[in-house]
Amino acid sequence: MTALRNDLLLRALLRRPVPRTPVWIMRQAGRYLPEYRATRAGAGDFMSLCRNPELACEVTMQPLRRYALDAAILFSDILTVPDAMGLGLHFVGGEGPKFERPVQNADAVRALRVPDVEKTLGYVFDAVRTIRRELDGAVPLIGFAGSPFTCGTYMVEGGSSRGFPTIRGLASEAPEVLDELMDKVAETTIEYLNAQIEAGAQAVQIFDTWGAALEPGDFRRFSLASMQRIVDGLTREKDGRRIPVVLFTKGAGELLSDLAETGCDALGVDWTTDLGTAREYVRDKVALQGNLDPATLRESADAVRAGVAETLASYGDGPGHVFNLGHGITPDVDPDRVTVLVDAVHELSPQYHES
Ligand code: 1CP
Repeated sequence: MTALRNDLLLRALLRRPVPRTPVWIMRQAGRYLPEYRATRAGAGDFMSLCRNPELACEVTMQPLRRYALDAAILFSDILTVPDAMGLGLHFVGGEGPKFERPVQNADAVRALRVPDVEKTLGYVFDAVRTIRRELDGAVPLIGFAGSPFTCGTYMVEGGSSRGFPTIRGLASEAPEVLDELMDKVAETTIEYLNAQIEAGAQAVQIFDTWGAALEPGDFRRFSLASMQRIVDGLTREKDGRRIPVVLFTKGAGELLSDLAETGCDALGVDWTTDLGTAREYVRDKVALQGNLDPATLRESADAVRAGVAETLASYGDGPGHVFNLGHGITPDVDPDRVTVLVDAVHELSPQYHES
């Protein structure tokens, strides 16, 4: 395998010294890019894009051709795991994901099986191998999965939801049923991420978009505990290199201090917590990734530069920062604003690192 020419991301995630802060963007491949919309239109729909390794590779590479990013992220979705568990995923135009067979009671949870990931998700591992070949050592490839609780909200509610009434009902009325669901999704996710690592993912991120919707006690029992199981079950070294693990709980706030105890290498932070405050919560135990408000990218180029400067200053001096947005980039963003962001990180971050 070709040597990695830019390993800034991997070094920063392990809090090792870097000459500047590395940068990538959550949802960097996606609807704000006209070339993505064209490829998706050619593929027919979103899942056809995910299931075709050549096309998944193409859209993974698109943002890297435009911007000086320090990482690629596998093009796929967190909902491929529940799909592989037999729930029947489809995307309804404009309405988001829908499951044909949601899991809404104890019998349905009991009937769930941990699938053979090679058989059901082989297309993802093929995409990882195809992307690694295409990257040819330019930057590292990040693999990912959803947290069991975040996947669980879609599995139980049957799609996107406001307020998550069914899964929160399970949490209070039948917590042991929800424990069992979390266990099965965690088990599947361990196999899934380890197979991504085996295929060539050089870091992995767990997206816990909805965990912080739970009260703190329930967050710890359902979301944190199941992510802990995953962290414990992952392959942490491959070909002599550590595989960094990033946990991103949106809206974690002071729960960051609990997340830092899981043995992960880094935590994603959204824009509602200053990086300086987040750093106090985690006391330099883990690296931090974030956290410019994605809405800033809808403002002027000057506002984007100012936002980058503020984010870098908020983290302050020293290693252990990966620049990112506090959540995914939105479809309405002008792609030129991303150039401004990436250039500003390159220009303004060296002062925070010893050369
Ligand atoms: O083209 C389209 O219309 C589909 C839009 C789209 C895209 C580009 C979806 C549907 N998923 C994706 C890709 C995707 N999703 C990636 C690819 C890599 C990259 O970052 O470039 C990743 C990491 C995800 C992760 C994901 N999917 C999350 C967690 C992160 C987050 O943004 O909070 C979640 C919650 C999903 C579910 C999902 N996938 C797609 C939709 C519309 C939704 C529902 C979102 C919701 O309920 O609000």
